[in-house]
Parts: sequence; structure tokens; C-alpha cells
Amino acid sequence: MTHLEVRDLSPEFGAEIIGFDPKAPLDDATRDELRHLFDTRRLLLFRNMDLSHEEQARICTMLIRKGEAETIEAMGSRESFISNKLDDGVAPFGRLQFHGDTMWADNPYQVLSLYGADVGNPVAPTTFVDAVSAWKTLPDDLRRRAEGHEVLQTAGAVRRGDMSSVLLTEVENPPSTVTRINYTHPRTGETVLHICEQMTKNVLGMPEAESEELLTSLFKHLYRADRQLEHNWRKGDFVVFDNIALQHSRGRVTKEGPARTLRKVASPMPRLRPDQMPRWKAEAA
Ligand SMILES: O=C(O)CCC(=O)C(=O)O
Ligand SMILES: [Fe+2]
Repeated sequence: MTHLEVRDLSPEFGAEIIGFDPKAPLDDATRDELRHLFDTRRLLLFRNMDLSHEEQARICTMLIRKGEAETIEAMGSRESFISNKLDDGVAPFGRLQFHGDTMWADNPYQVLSLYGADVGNPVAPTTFVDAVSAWKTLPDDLRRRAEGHEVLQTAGAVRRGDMSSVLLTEVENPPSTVTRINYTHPRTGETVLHICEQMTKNVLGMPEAESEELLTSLFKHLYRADRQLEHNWRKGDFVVFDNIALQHSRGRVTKEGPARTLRKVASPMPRLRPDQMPRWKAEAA
């Protein structure tokens, strides 16, 4: 068994793992330890990695107990980069508010990972918060007001709070889904405070002002500065995280700034009906 050194990144979540070699055969005990760390720490950081797309995808699926033999073809994972330099780079500029990727889908990604393929200095960090510990620590009065209510999660642009330099992607036919605010995590069974500033439009069956007031109070708790974990990128960093338990945001990126190219792999792909496929329009800051 490989000896892994584990360093917690914050009291609630996140761990840096030292001593893992993604190119070596994975024995059962090491695999079980990594799965346990992923379930309990929700974000794992590996530094100084030399990781292919295939290796990145294999770690993602292994952590959520999908067949280890699953290939990137079977995952439907095209190699894709968040980048301010590549011609086909995703989210090439601007700031991103807190979100979970595909939170607007009926079966959102369970795991998301970013690998620092080309990283200059300084570049904008990615910041994480933990929506499981946020639910656990919610004050009783807020929990009573929120529990059982449903919200609309949409891929359409939601505008709230400070929108300066936020990258807004216009979607012609935004897909959406309805979920409970107290959402049951599909793998761990834990309760997640399942709302985000970027994609949660409103609380169903509540007057608009009351809905926004409740969401704002919940966001204040969820995004409290002392719950945020900032990741400052270096080339070769590999961050893999639970996309349902955690949310992420990022600071402002510019096309002129130092290179910031992160390979993104998610699993499993949500199954969308053809009429749910978003048609992205222009991106505007
Ligand atoms: O650029 C980042 O740090 C995160 C990007 C992101 O959130 C995304 O592409 O979904
Ligand atoms: Fe994202």
C-alpha cells in the first residue's frame, strides 16, 4: 500500500494528499483510502502532477465508485480547458459567482476536477465553500424557514449582488430543474444547503421579495468569509472536488493577463434530452 500523507486545508473540508503517483498501479487499500478521503474531506489537492486527460478522468470516476475500467470515451469526456489563452478556451475572462456546475440539471456532475496545465503568476484563485457544513451549522430559525421549500435552478443568467466583471453566458433556452433547499446528497446521503448565487432563481410559491430575502440570508451564511477556501494555482496542481457538496467561484480573469489554462474533467455527464441542450449565445462581461 502506498503511504499517503494527508494535510487538512481547512477545519471543515479539503485535504492535500502527498505521495500519490497517478501513473503507478492502484492497489485496493490506497483506492479505498482515497475514496474515504474524498467522501469525508470533499476536496483533494495533489501538487506537482504530470497528468494526462485519461489519468485525470480515471481518478474522477474511481473516486465516485464508477467502474474503474471506464474510459474517457465511455464518459463522453472531450478534452476541454478553462483558458484565457486557447482559442477554444471556456470562460476566457471575467469573474464567476459561486455555483455548482450543472446545478440546473436533474442529475448534476458528482465530481469535478481541474488540472493546472499552464499557469502564470499571478492568476485568479478558485474559491470553494462547503454546503454540507453550511447546512449543519445553519441557525435554527433560518433552517426552519428554509427546510422543505423548493427552488428553481436555471442555466439562464440570474443577476444579484455585485455583478461587476461577472462573466454572464446568455442561453437561448436555459434548462432548469426544481430541487429542495435541503437536498440529499446522492452518494453520501448528507444534507446539502443546495442554493447558489449564480443559478438559483427563486423559492417556489413565495412572493419575490420574501424569496430573495430568504436566499440572501442563506447566502450570507453559506459564503461567510471564514468558510471560504481559496486555491492559488500553480502549474501541475490537480484539484478534484465533490461538485454537489461544494460550490466554487473564481476571481477576475483577463485575456491580457498571465496564462491560466485549467483542464476540466467532470463525471458523470448529466443525461439531457435534446430539448434541454443549452444553446450558448454570446458571452458578455
Ligand atoms: O476558472 C475557474 O477557476 C473555475 C471555472 C469554472 O467554474 C467553470 O468553468 O465551471
Ligand atoms: Fe464551474
